[in-house]
Amino acid sequence: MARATEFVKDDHFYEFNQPEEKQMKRSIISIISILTFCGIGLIASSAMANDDPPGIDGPLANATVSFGQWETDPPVDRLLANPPGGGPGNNHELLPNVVTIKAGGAVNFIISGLHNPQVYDDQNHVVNTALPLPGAAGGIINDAINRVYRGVDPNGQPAVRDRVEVVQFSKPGTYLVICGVRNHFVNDNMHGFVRVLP
Ligand SMILES: [Cu+2]
Repeated sequence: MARATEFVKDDHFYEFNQPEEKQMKRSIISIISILTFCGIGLIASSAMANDDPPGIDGPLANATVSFGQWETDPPVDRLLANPPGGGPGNNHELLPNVVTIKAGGAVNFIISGLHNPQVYDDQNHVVNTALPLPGAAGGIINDAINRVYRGVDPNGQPAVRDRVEVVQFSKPGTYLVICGVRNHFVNDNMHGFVRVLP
């Protein structure tokens, strides 16, 4: 501690004894350093301001849909008795069943249960449910006409029943979204719509 104080004292003493010219040089160097530092700061802040992030912004940039829901009445205990895929304990709806976003935005499908989101770019598309792919609860609907997105197969091993699929919609229009699990769509009418504004 004592040594440090002495050093500071010595340094000050040294400075006071410098010729005027040397002190001036020191001052100029200090000013240049400060200006350089400020300049770098300005360049950095202007770069940040001009760097427009990609993608759209605002409340219509995305929407969230609960795609199938685990039930609570009667109670479900997935820890001790996880219901089999396609079995009881799961509600087959899209909540909400109509969402609105802007073109370029996305819908976050939060999937719970044995479900398969499929998106058609024609809201009036008549889905062909014949010849489904193999799988539980009637298999997976296999209609490629007007289909712009089909999610992962929930019949995989291990079954992927709890997941999120984020789907982007770049063109305006009203899209039909169905659950591709055949019995959910045919028997439970599990579908909804995504309205995409220009
Ligand atoms: Cu389903």
